[in-house]
Amino acid sequence: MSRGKLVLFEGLDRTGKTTQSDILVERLQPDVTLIKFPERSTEIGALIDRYLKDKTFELPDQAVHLLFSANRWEMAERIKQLLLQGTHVVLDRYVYSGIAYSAAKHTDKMDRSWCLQPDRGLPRPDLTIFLTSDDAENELRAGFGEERYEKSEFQQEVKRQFIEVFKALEDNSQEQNLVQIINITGKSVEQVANEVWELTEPVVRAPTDSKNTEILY
Ligand code: 2DT
Ligand code: MG
Repeated sequence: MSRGKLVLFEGLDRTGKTTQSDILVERLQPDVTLIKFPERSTEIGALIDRYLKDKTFELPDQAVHLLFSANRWEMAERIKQLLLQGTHVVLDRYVYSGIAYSAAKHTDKMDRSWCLQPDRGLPRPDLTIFLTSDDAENELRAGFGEERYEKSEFQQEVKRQFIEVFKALEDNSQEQNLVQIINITGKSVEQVANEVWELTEPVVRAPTDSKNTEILY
């Protein structure tokens, strides 16, 4: 039996990551599990949830960064087990959100390379799909502004950080097509879902490459 594939959706808030993850999970049934980060149901996840919802709950930005990473490490063994038993795992956010949101806070003392360090050794996605948009239309979606980070200037800086992360990843990687960018501007949910499937289907069908299983940047 070949191992399952790890497929990651990354992007700014309200670009449809959750909708697209749900659609992809339906298409990959029955051997598939969805994991969303932050995983708010764990002990560390509960602290993160409180930090995101309660803007009076202050923590040093470095500590917050390490909590998000620790939350991934809490789930790492489960992700590996699922993949080894032949189950595909779809992730809604992961290490690249960790880098982009933290580096957007402090481009100097918490630069992208500082941010990556605690995630080194986590399972590496077989495919990362970055959902982006040209404009601020995502702000208009319901609920925007309720949680920490949901501010348009901050989102612009996060977007800049994501673009830099993926550029570096493309330059450093020996393999092609690990990261795919979908611009959702003007597209329907179905159109984006079809593009996602065109990118994902060959990856899930491909034979498993046992090398290079740890996170890259
Ligand atoms: P959701 O709105 O998707 O629940 O995310 N975030 C997320 C970080 O700052 N670092 C991370 O490592 C991860 C995974 C992005 C809640 C917010 O958490 C941010 C938005
Ligand atoms: Mg959000």
